[in-house]
Amino acid sequence: MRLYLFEHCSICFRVRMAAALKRLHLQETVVLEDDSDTMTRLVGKRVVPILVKDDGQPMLESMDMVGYIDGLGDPVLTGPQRSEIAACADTIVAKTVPLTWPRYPLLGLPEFGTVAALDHYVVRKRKQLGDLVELRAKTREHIDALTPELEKLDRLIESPLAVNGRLSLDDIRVLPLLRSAAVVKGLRFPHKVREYFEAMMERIGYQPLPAV
Ligand SMILES: N[C@@H](CCC(=O)N[C@@H](CS)C(=O)NCC(=O)O)C(=O)O
Repeated sequence: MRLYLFEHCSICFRVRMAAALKRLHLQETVVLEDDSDTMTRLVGKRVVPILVKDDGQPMLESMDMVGYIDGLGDPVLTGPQRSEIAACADTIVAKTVPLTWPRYPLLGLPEFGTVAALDHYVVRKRKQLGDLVELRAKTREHIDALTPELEKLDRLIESPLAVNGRLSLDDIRVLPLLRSAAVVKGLRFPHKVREYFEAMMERIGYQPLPAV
């Protein structure tokens, strides 16, 4: 199986996390940000993650990929899900974007490995969110908007090794968002969120991304 991804992409990290929890090796290809051709050749549009199964068939939806991987052998994501976690994750994504998108191009990630790829990202994101330098200059304001949501999550976490006490799809919803949020240097995770982030990243054998 081969996963096509961007290193900074939290949706791609869902699939990597599921594979790591299963101790299953995924071959990985990091696509250059401006390499729309590779994505289009595989699935007819510009999108990652793409999981190409051993039979050559590509899969498109991250949660389908997670389900497929978890279904190989004994499943591990068998715990209960809570709608409050999914709702909290949705709010965290929305409040994280103005902090993380302007930082990803500063991290030296492989998808930005050429000047053209880096500029392709900056131009696209500027159209969607505005000037990335101006956004970074408003870091404090955006951290203040995100912090209450992380505190809400803190109150919902039941164990450092599973957000609902037993591993479930909610962990797949939450951990990748925290990995993204952790690129923001001035952001402090509340106590239980930090414990959960550190324990889960260690469990799946991933180092956090650099923080700037
Ligand atoms: N529903 C899809 C969403 C995938 C998605 O939004 N991927 C983003 C990741 S950055 C993407 O490819 N955006 C288009 C782009 O970067 O041009 C899934 O869960 O797999």
